[in-house]
Amino acid sequence: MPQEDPILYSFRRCPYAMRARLALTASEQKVEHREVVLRNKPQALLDASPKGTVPVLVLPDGPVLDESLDIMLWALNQNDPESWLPDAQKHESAMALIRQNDGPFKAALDRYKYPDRYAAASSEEAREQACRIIEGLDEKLSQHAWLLGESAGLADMAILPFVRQFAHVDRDWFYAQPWQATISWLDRFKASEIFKTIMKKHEAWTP
Ligand SMILES: N[C@@H](CCC(=O)N[C@@H](CS)C(=O)NCC(=O)O)C(=O)O
Repeated sequence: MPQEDPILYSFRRCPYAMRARLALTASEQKVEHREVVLRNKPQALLDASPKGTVPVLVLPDGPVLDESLDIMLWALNQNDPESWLPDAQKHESAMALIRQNDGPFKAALDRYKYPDRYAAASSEEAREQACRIIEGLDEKLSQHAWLLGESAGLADMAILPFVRQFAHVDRDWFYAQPWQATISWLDRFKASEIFKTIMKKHEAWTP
């Protein structure tokens, strides 16, 4: 009997789900894609992972991965034809960049993108905080095409969906900033085949 594919619960525009889909696609891993409506999560998703976030990957032999970075690492450890996994020398730098993204950058992004949910006047301040982080990325990207070298890797793919979201809050403002290297990095990502592949639309899954 053929082995079933892992099940991926996903939401198209979620940056965490995007990074998982990027790694799954790069690793040529087939999945059964189940598009989730976040306001109406399927019971099967909550049964697999009660915390109710996407992405979630349910492996055929039982284990459930419900953190996007774990899904990326699982996929790339199966198959990494583009050599996205950092070598031992770059591992800590990649993880530190991802921690910075998932912590302070994501917190600032949320306060900038959804000011109504937070105290007044915090949006401008949040954008400033995010800017400081982008400046750090831009410094690296001014030295090489991708964050940690001349080819794309785990850190780029884990972070780009969030920078894209930040850029899209106010595109005119973002593209007017003196971040040529970052803008070129983001534009290269948005023009890539893999980005187009992972952004294909799926009907909402119904059991
Ligand atoms: N730490 C989680 C975060 C995932 C996450 O927060 N996803 C959001 C969507 S972008 C979500 O599912 N939120 C729950 C909701 O909106 O109900 C991961 O890396 O997978």
